[in-house]
Amino acid sequence: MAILPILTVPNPILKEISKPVEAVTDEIRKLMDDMLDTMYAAPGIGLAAVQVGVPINVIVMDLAREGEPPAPKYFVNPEILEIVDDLKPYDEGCLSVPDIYDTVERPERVKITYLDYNGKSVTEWAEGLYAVCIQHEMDHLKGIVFIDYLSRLKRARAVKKVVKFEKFKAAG
Ligand code: K1U
Ligand code: ZN
Repeated sequence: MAILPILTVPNPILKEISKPVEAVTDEIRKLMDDMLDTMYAAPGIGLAAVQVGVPINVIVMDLAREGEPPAPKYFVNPEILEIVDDLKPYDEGCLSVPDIYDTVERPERVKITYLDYNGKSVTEWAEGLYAVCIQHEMDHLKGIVFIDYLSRLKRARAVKKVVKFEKFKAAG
């Protein structure tokens, strides 16, 4: 298990379109294990492989609340099959845009299909925070970061703040 560096905006890799995975191999499982460790360490509730510099269709997530046992979820080649059009606002954050939170409106329910940790096909409805998080993570697979939904001014301010913060961190 390893904690991987998380890419932050404006790293161009975050704009890449992730590629489908051919099979859920031990190598993919190792990546998912490392991504989960990285997500827990951050801490966060979701992570897409492209955020650790690997542009393939892999996501990990854990929506367990404090005090609840861990509930890791693994998504390989996720697809949205149906969308319930009612939009719901949520104050989103992103580990690639640290310390910036803003409201994004997304469909409140989505039906998804994906391969799990063992390569088994799963189809289910996601709602609430699960729906928000899976749509946010699937956006990463398309090269979209949540600040892309904000005004140009807010986006520019967010990127500037992250660049400044990352320079400050690098200076030690
Ligand atoms: O970078 C990411 O994609 C992860 C992101 C997921 C997400 C959060 C909120 C709405 C949509 C998607 C995060 O995990 S940001 C950090 C965060 O939300 C959090 C951190 C610690 C405890 C609880 C939440
Ligand atoms: Zn994100």
